[in-house]
Order: sequence, then structure tokens, then C-alpha cells
Amino acid sequence: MHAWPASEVPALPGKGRDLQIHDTATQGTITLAPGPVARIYVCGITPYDATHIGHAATYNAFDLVQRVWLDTKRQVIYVQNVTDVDDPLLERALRDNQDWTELAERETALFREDMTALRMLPPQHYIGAVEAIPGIVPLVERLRDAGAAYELDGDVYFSVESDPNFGKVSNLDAEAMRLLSAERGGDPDRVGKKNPLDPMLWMAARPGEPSWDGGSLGRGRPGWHIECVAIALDHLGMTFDIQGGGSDLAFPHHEMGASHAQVLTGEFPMAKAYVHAGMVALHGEKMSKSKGNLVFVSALRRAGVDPAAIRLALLSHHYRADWEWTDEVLAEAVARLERWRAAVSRPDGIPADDLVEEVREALSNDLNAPAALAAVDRWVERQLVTDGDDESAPGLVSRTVDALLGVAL
Ligand code: 5CA
Ligand code: ZN
Repeated sequence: MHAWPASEVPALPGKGRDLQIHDTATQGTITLAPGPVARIYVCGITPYDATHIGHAATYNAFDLVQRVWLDTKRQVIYVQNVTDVDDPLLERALRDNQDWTELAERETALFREDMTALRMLPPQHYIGAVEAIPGIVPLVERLRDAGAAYELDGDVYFSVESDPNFGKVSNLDAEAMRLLSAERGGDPDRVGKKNPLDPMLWMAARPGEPSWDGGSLGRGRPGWHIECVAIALDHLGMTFDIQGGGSDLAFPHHEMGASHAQVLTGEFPMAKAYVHAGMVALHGEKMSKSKGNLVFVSALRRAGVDPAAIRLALLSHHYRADWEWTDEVLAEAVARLERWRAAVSRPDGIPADDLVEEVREALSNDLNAPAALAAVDRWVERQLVTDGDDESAPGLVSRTVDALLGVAL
């Protein structure tokens, strides 16, 4: 699939710092020091009810990762998927009496528009589940041939017991895994499974549902976790730097993905860091498609909200925090954007070289965007009341905010 256009990232003087980031698997902060090319896989949307503020917050976190790496003068290979066939998408299409491919295409197009408006850097490889099927089938066959998968009424399941490292990504106990499996696309109560947690790799064709040629697997469609593994291994290979998503993906999605990859390659972990963003809530509950308590980026844009203000609202919370979207959060961001724009539109300024370093330090320290905003705020407040004589400062601040935070002033 095609992604969306990239906004330009201005080069800043000097060089950024290596990224330190919290890794869910080791439950600590690790320093990532990739070679000249950094590699990141971010789980993409299932294309319906896109793009809500929760989605946007999660993609904002991983956009910052890219910006930190680009500032260290590295190249970034960024891969993102679109889960353009899966149970919830088909269920939504059925509910609304529409064609599932049209639903997926329309929502993916809207997502691209929102990402462009928010200045999120696009992936180099933007891959749909459907287009990945020819790569998924041989992986499932290999898992089966290795004895790590088994058949149940035509469906193929992965056996979690085939992975000695199963559980090491999400660090949850058995009861928590079982509960989350039921909540997040698994079927722990299906009779005949070797282990209730075993996830589906290949679902045999169901009447009235789309299906594809699965070679020796028979006609069907892919399971969710193997989709991301196939796409990641195809475009990034093993042991890439980060696999990212919201915290609701740690289990089962990223756990199962690591397990599939472990059996396929004999290596663990698939990603050096498993990075998870907190959940955005609305009216006290996680913003989610199932509850329908959603605020859409496109609706805010239509109402005339500047996308830069939406972006500042996202940046005002630490990516790992769970937080609540409110009118005040947006109003504060709108006011901040106005102050920042007023400050950089003054012809001269107070020196900003320290500010560049402060923003770099904040972001390299587990993407501390609120600290980065506070540093810019301090410069802005002084700039608004001081007659400086540094002609280059306002431009440098604009470029810094653009390059590192994705906010166009
Ligand atoms: N297609 C799969 C990933 S392969 C999927 O989870 N799609 S999704 O559309 O449900 O979610 C896309 C991303 O948004 C995921 O990383 C998910 O964790 C994140 N996300 C969903 N809801 C929220 C929320 N309320 N707050 C923060 N992030 C969220
Ligand atoms: Zn995924």
C-alpha cells in the first residue's frame, strides 16, 4: 500500500543523543544504540473508527522515536501494517451493511489524511494484511512442520508451549494472560486446544467470509499475530530496534509475535525493545471502538482545530501515562500554540542554543515530551518579554520544534 507524504524534517546544529527507552520485556530503561540504520515496527490500525485521539497519541510516541534517531543522523527504516482483514473489521462491515474492502480503504485513506495533517512521518513500508498473505502462508507451514502448530477443525493454532521464552515480553501471570486473551481477540474457551492461550495462525474459510489460497493450509485467512511477524521479518529481519504499539498490545499481540519469531528463527527477542504507549481515556474510560467513546482527529480538524494544537495536546502527556482527553487539554494546547507562534514571530530573540540541547535531552530520556514542552515554554515566556538581539534564535526555535516535536509554528 502507499503510505502518506512526509513533512520535511529540518536539520539542527550538532547532533542528538542516543535514545533511552522503557522496555516492557525487561521492565527497565535501555539505551538503544543502533548502527547507521535504526529499525522500527509499529503496529498499525485495524481500519474502522480511525483515527481517534488514542490512536493519534500512540503514533505520536513512535513519531518522536523517529525524530530522535533522525537527529542522531541515522537513517530510519519504519514499517507499519494495516490489519485490513480480521474479525472486528468484518463484524463492523456486516453491522453497517457495507463492503469490508470499502470500509478498510475508506478508513485507511482517512488515517493517511490525519497522519499527514499531524505531521507524523510515514513508514517506508506500509503493508496490508491482505497483501502479506503470500508471505504469511509459508511461515505458518514452517511452524506446523516444526511441530509448533496444530490443526483444530481445519484451523491452525500455534502452541505457546513450543516457545521456551513464552511470557517474557509481557511478564504476566497465567490468570492475567487468560483474561486478556479472551478480551483481546483470543478464544481461550474453545474446546480442543492444547493450551487455552494458543492463538490462531490460520483460520479455515468460513461461509460468507473472505478467504485466500493457503497452499497446504487450505483456503482461509491469517491470524493477527503472525501478520505482524511476517511483515516485520520481511522488511526488517530479526532483532530490530523497537516494536511499538499501545499498552493493550503487550499481551497477547506482542507476546505471541515474539513467540512465533522465536520458533521460526531460534532467536529471542524479535525486537530489542518492546515499547508501549499508555491508554487515552474519554469520560473516565479507555477510548475504544467497542465502547464508542471516541474523539476523532478528523472531526476536530473539520471543526477548525489546528492540527498543530492537536499535536501539542498529545505531547503534553508522557507517552507511557494513561490520560484523559478533555476540552481543557485541547484549550491549553491551543493557547500554548498561540504563545509559541507569537514568540517566534518576533524579529529578534534571546539565544536558543541551550534550548535545542534541553529538548534533545528530554526526548532522549524515554521520550519525555512534557519536559520538552516545558523547556520551550521557558524560552517562550522570556522571549515574549525580552528584547533580544539574536536574529537567528526565532528560526532556530521553529526548526527545533518542527524537527523534534513535529509541530509547525
Ligand atoms: N491492527 C492492530 C495492531 S496490529 C490494532 O491494534 N489496531 S487498532 O486500530 O485497534 O489500534 C491501533 C493502535 O492504537 C494500537 O497500537 C493500539 O494499542 C492503539 N490504541 C487503541 N486505542 C488506544 C487508546 N485509547 N489510547 C492509546 N492508544 C490506543
Ligand atoms: Zn501488530
